[in-house]
Amino acid sequence: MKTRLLLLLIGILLPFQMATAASEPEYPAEVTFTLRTAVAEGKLVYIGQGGNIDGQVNPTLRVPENALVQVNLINGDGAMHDVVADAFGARSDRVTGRDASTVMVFRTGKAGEFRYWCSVPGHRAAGMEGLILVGKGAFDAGDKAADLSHPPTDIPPAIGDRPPRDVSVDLHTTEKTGHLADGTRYKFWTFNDQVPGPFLRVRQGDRVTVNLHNDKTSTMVHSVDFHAVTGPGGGAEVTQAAPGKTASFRFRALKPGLYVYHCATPMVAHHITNGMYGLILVEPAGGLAKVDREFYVMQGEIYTTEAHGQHGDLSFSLDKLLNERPEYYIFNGASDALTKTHRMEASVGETVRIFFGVGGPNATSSFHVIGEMFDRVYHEGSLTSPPMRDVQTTTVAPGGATMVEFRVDFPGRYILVDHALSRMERGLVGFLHVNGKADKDIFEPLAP
Ligand SMILES: [Cu+2]
Repeated sequence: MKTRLLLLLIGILLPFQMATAASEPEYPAEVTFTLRTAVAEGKLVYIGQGGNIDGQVNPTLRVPENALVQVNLINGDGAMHDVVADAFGARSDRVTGRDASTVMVFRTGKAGEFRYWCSVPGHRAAGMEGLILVGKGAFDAGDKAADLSHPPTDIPPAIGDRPPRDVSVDLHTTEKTGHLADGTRYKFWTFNDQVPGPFLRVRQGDRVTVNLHNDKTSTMVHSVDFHAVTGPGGGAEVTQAAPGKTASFRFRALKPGLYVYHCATPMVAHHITNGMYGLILVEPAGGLAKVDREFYVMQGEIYTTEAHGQHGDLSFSLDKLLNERPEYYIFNGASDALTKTHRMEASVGETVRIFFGVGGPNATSSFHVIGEMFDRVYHEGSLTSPPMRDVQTTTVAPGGATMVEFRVDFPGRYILVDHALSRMERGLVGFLHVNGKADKDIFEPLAP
């Protein structure tokens, strides 16, 4: 009996001691962070104070294995807050009142990714959440992922008033790992290395030659279906190109309008969700009215096995695709494409035109710009029907597009959203920065 107890003890203690000896700590065994609560960009957040997290919003706390971690919490905004990390059974007191402070202490175990957040009802959803990465350099590879997001200002010049002619379009399909959101990478499938693919611009009556080249490094067959094409599969029947192969066809652009194009190789929804969509504008005879600014924005969904917000290399989930349960919603290929990577800008008095399309593959968008009304909406991308005027929110179907125009009259940051606003929490947001002089007659904050 005694021997068995001794053996049991050795069995428990020995691996523990060996593990301690094998992993020489490269960090101090005790780590302290200070977080200050704040309101930033309309959200509740923690802001790092001091050290290598100074000034960062909801900083990622990188800590070694088996370390003692202390998190000081300072109340910076006066509302009630706390900080908890359920994975470690750790929780601070709740603090109310500006500059009140408290502490959360816990010991880390094995390497992994965990979360901290505020447990006051609603605060986590309002933005008070961050990561605790345990182990050296955990998952930081995602930070260096390639940027595949399409700049919203990358649009060919207007066709204007010219007769129809022959034009050609070259599409090159690729499969590339790129940045999806902070600290995450995803294997996209693209037209011309960008999501969405290039904005194509032709005139009604043009004869368009399409050359689709599938990169030799591809693992899949790819193709293209233009909604602007009258013909079998919109071109998809004759463009199924194996890796390294090129397929071509020619079509007459019969109908003006703003049209989606996408890969149409089975399973089509899989090729679309991975990034294979774009817009082609067929300008009517005489061209479009002149505007000061044009932007190209497309909405898509990403279905990952990992929950939204988890860092690292994310993998595609067929199950979630078939159940239409995306983890990410994106404008122009990444969660931060239109808020951090690219800047959309206009000046007071200018007219803005947005070519907006939904790649999808599944979600209908309720496209809206917070703080603006659309002066004109060319609903369903129809350029031959009279536009709707003075519209707040417009519905855009998957595989559909719309053209909206509005004059910007007041400076500030206007926010592009799908007004199904839960999707904003999953990455669907863009900024339009308007510069210029404020006209008090239009908008004026009043002193309390
Ligand atoms: Cu494809």
